[in-house]
Amino acid sequence: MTPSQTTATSKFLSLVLRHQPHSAYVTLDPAGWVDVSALLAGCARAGKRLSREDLDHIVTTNAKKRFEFSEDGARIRACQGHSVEVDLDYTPQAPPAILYHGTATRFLDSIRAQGLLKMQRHHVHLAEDTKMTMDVGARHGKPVLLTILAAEMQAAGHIFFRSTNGVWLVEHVPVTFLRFS
Ligand code: HQG
Repeated sequence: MTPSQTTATSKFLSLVLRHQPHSAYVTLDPAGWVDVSALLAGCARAGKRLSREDLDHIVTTNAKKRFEFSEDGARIRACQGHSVEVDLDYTPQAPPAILYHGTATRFLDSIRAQGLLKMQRHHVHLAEDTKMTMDVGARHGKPVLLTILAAEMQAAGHIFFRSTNGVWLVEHVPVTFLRFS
């Protein structure tokens, strides 16, 4: 696969495994898993033929490690980012003192009023470092970085999860725990 084919196929897999499983004629189990053989057959039926080796390549080289195989390698799922109903069964974890969220300046008034909301996703997504957060914000407009007082939030009873690929997930960030830099 060329790099551009790999990216295009990875985007299609995100669509299938997070948002529209029917695009590849598959269904996800309650924890978001699908049999690799069913996925490959469904992708071929949808006109996006790929081999098991192609899939392995995408899973291991994906910059954000968006996908994971089950221990036996027979099933695959997206680690986070779903809009379809799934229970990823992550265990609550203590977050670091500070987490970050990249957003766009046009959302700031609304965020100051409501805090961070999960919108179409299952959770608000937070990052441990600022590396990717400006890129995430730039997808929506002029990027801006928000700081979250995560340890204080947890002490106040908010539950944090950490996805397999290192994204911190939380239901809502009330404005009192946000710092607008
Ligand atoms: C904003 C990428 C108005 C929020 C990234 C964001 C991430 C509000 C947008 C993952 C708001 C939702 C998720 C409020 C939040 N008023 N706007 N009260 N509260 N927002 O795409 O965090 O490439 O659902 O700031 O790395 O941008 O998909 O979330 O701008 O981890 O693997 O509403 O997507 O990962 O946008 O991105 P999104 P996100 P992947």
